[in-house]
Amino acid sequence: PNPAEEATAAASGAAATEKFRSRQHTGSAMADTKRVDTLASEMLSAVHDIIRRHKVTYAEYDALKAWLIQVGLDGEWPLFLDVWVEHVVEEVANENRQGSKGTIEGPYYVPDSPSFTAIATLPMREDEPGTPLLFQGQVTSVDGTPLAGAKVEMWHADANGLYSQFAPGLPEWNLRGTVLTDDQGNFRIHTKEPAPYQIPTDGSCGKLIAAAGWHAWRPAHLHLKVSAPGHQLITTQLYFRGGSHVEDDIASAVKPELVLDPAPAASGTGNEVTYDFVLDRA
Ligand code: MBD
Ligand code: FE
Repeated sequence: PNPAEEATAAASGAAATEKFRSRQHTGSAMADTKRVDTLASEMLSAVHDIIRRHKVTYAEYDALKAWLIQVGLDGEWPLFLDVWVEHVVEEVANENRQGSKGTIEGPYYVPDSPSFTAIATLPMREDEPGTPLLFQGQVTSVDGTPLAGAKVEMWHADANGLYSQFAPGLPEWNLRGTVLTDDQGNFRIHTKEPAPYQIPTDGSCGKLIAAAGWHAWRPAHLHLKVSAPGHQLITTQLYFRGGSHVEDDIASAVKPELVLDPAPAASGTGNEVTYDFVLDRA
């Protein structure tokens, strides 16, 4: 491939940083002085404690300082935080939900993807690689009521593990779409199965992974946001049983309820799977 078209950590990081900044409605969470005092003080205390317990050296302190600076220069704060921190925020945020399980959003969501009625094929290239997948299901409320006109937003990597708008050379909305359910709450989405995702090895997060001797992989996954009037939006991801790294996701975002069992499609091409979403009332 043309080197100018090669996916780089810095380019996808810059795009993720820019997208986050443009969506972020700042400020109100910083207005509670007491809360900020508590959280910032305890975070610093945790750092101080680690330094004392492990007798952190000046060489290590300087390495950390250089690495933190580089994370920002690479635009990898969204990646770093979503891979290693977001799963606990999600756990706390959704601990009281009765409906379907959620998990982390990650750094590659883009709102306002092209919209379709209940039977849809995600935007994709004419020669889009990968196994065809029919993903279908029903959206209901916790009491079982079907939710007509619910919004099922889906986005995922392609068969090379790349996300449109964060890697070069892909159509703007490749493998991203918003599907509205029919009057019974049903949807059917045709797409191509994604590949596992590797954290870029040429950026700061990749350097940390290599330095710590970790692996850099997330299992193949579909991202979804499902919402309906009067109900809580759910952000989730679905995985493929038996796939690489389902058992050791670097982002700690797999839950047993989120693992799909696709079967060969009745149509004879590719696979199909049914997965229903249950939304909590707002
Ligand atoms: C991804 O595709 C992702 O979903 C997360 C959470 C982090 C990095 C890449
Ligand atoms: Fe992802």
